[in-house]
Amino acid sequence: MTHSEENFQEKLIEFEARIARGEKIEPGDWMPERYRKQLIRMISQHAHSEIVGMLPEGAWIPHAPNLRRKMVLLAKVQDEGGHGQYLYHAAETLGATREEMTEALLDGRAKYASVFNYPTLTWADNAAIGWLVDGAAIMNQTMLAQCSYGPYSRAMVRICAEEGFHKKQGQEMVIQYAQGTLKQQAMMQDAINRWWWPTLMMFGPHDSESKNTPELQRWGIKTKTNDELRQEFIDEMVPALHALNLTIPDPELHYDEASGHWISGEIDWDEFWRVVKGAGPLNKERLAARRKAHEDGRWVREAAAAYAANMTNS
Ligand code: BYC
Repeated sequence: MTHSEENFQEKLIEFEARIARGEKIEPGDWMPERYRKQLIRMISQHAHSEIVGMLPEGAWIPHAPNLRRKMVLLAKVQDEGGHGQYLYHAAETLGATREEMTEALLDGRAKYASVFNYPTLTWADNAAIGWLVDGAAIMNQTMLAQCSYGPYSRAMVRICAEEGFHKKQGQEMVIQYAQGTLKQQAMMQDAINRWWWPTLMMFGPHDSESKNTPELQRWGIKTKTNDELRQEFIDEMVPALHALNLTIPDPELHYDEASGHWISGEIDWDEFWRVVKGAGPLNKERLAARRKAHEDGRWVREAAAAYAANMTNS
């Protein structure tokens, strides 16, 4: 072993010991390059998901059924924009620039959560997104709030508090529509039918196919696997939806007495990978909307840069 390899091994042992002791790794600290790269990948994808995730619900702001619903939805969509900002900042602490991350999203290289490539066809879709999609996101993010990287973990604590409100406003709507008029009940059931499977896909591929999980677990970024979190979500949501007389669009779904778990049928993984690779129902529209927003905001960035340059010179 060369001297530099020995030096790397020593640093790696100390780094992993810090994680094992539950210490947070902070921006200036030594870290293996793979740790830094994995975090930039995950945090930037997460930030993009929040920003693209504003679009499906944002489309319904002008069509909210009353002022209260409009105020709640406005607040929620604004929160998602704020989450994107915290997360881009967290990724910047690792050396990624905002420009690189934005470019990767806009030219289609970066991933973002597959679920946001599905359309919101009725008002009840906002209810389903709030309870199912935000509910799934919270499960994942409560785990990430414990992660070993300080800035990501702290961003998650704040984000989870806001996601709690998002989930509750969705749950409140689902309960109301499931117990409402026959038309509302049918609209709610239709939304659950369309959002159930895309929500299960949010947790990512099965553990056996999840190439990143072993490294992320080794370094305390993920403390649970994709399948573990998905199972927690199914176990929580199935009885809650059944209690409202809503059905789940999975003929194979059944309760297993021995394990105490609800067992789901198989996810359509071909559909999942199609959506992840850019061929989902609305991938093109989502990216076109982001590109337009970026262009529309160009004058703000230029004015801010000119102001900053002026302040430095004066
Ligand atoms: N969609 O090895 P794996 C929100 C990719 S938004 C697209 O298991 P990992 C909200 C994965 O990136 C919250 N791609 O990966 C906003 C990888 O490809 P690369 C979003 C997916 O990282 C508005 C490949 O598949 N949350 O709350 O171990 C309104 C193999 O996967 C997906 C986050 O972003 C997917 N669903 O696990 C409402 C949380 N799944 O990158 C709500 C942060 C997998 O190697 N991210 N892929 O090319 C994570 O926790 C993890 O990255 C994942 C995937 C669980 C998503």
